[in-house]
Amino acid sequence: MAVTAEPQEDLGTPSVTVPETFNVADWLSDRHLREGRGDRTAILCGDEAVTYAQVAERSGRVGNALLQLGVRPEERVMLLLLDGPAFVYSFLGAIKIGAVPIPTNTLLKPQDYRYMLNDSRARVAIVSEPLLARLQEIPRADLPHLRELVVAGAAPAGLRSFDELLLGDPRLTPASTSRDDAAFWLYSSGTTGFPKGAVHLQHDIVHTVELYARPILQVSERDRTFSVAKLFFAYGLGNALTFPFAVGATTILWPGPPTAPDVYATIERFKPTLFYSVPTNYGQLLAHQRQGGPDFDLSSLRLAVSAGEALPRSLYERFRSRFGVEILDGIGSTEILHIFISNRPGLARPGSSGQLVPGYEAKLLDESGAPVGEGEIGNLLIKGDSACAYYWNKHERTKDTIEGHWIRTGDKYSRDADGYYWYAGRQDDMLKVGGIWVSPVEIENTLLEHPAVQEAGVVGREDQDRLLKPAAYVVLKAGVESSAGLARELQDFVRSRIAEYKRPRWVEFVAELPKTATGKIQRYKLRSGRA
Ligand code: 3UK
Repeated sequence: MAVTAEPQEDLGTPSVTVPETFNVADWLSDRHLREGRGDRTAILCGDEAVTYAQVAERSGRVGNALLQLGVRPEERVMLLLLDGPAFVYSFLGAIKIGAVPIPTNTLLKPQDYRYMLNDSRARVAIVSEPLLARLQEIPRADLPHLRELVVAGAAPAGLRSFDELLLGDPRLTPASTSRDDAAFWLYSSGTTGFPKGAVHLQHDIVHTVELYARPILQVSERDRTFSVAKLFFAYGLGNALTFPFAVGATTILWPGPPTAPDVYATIERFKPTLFYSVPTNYGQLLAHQRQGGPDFDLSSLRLAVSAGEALPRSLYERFRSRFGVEILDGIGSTEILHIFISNRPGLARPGSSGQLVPGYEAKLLDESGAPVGEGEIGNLLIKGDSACAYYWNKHERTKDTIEGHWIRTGDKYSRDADGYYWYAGRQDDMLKVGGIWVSPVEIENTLLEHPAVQEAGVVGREDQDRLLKPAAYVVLKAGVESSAGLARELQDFVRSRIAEYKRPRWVEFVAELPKTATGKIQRYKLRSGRA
């Protein structure tokens, strides 16, 4: 299964060829055995070190065990897993048998998982023990498609443990999937209602590796990568699994929340060469100082990457002056799988998303569909072979987003004379909070469930690092008095019902909300403070 990626001199863009029969899990794991890299370290996680030979063997065992549980090609396997070796074995093992793993956000609530389990009709779910309660809270009768729940970690009596899956036969010939078969899905949140499952094909990962990771980041087998963005995000999946595994490098996995002390400790202990994070986390790292002694030692890093939301110039500059490390901002999406516009080492323009990654194409169009001029703001469309095929069960949303070879990002950008792209906001009202999608409508609907709330409007507001966080404007029911206590109560109310990171960081009480003649909230007026 030889993948070829050759720069075409005449066009200046690389062309990637993936064989017709292609299994991406074989490419990411067993290939290293055939090419003599079996003894190299693939994973470092706490005190555990795993070689490529062990990854190949254990993902084979998991694949065989899934077959025994009745999983057939194309059937979905939901992963609700913290970062660690079990994630890697499950993701690769499922793909090896032609099944379709769905890594899911570990920060959500039971109702979110119920939706994804039923929308995908996953037959098996593999869940980390600390997250098990979130699935167990869903009445089993509400999950008609789920047959097996497998627990990674200490499985309570009566539930199957992931360790049992690792007793499967290690010998597994990867399914002869086509390069255009579905390989995995990733759910992405929308403005209203439920998340959309973006269906990614066997060849998609190869394009992100050959167009971005190798040429721009120069990833090689000498690298050790550490990603603050978790494996369940498209960003983290590339950073910490598919990029290092494509080249036989080492990934450093940390299962816990990425608090500044833990991120610094992980860097100092494992000495990564490549570090990936999101702007909010860079802000938290910069706000944290060691209590006495020299500053944290980040000298192992040759490069740091930021994505998920725009990196403010000040964070780039403060990080470089404190640690001597350049942060490369780049924009990617779940739909396109990884970064398609990026700054280059040594050529970064802080505040911009950088230049187009060769192998991708970009269009900036006005509302009538005509190209905009230099420096003008337009809607960004991207063409590239890592883009998802469609959204599962969402035909209308698919048609709104994918136009033949082109995919609408929903982002507004301008391009300068040197081809650098400057982020100019969203076409919709979606917010990126700490690099994760948040829908203002979902927060508003949750606030409306509180007995004191008459109306609510939610918009993004900049915090001290100039990063957007949700702010709620609330009209109280007649006779209810506003107070700081009620504001806190509303924040707690939201975080108890929907994912914690969606809570409004500010609650302001207003007499009325700006509305259109048809009664729609005018969020742009709230954003500009013209409420
Ligand atoms: C926004 C950015 C400005 C933008 C992602 C790297 O974030 C990722 O995927 P998502 O599907 O969100 C995509 C949307 O997020 N965005 C991302 N990066 C930037 N805006 N500057 C940036 N650097 O609105 C985009 O449409 O969660 C990031 C790699 C893979 C990814 N999936």
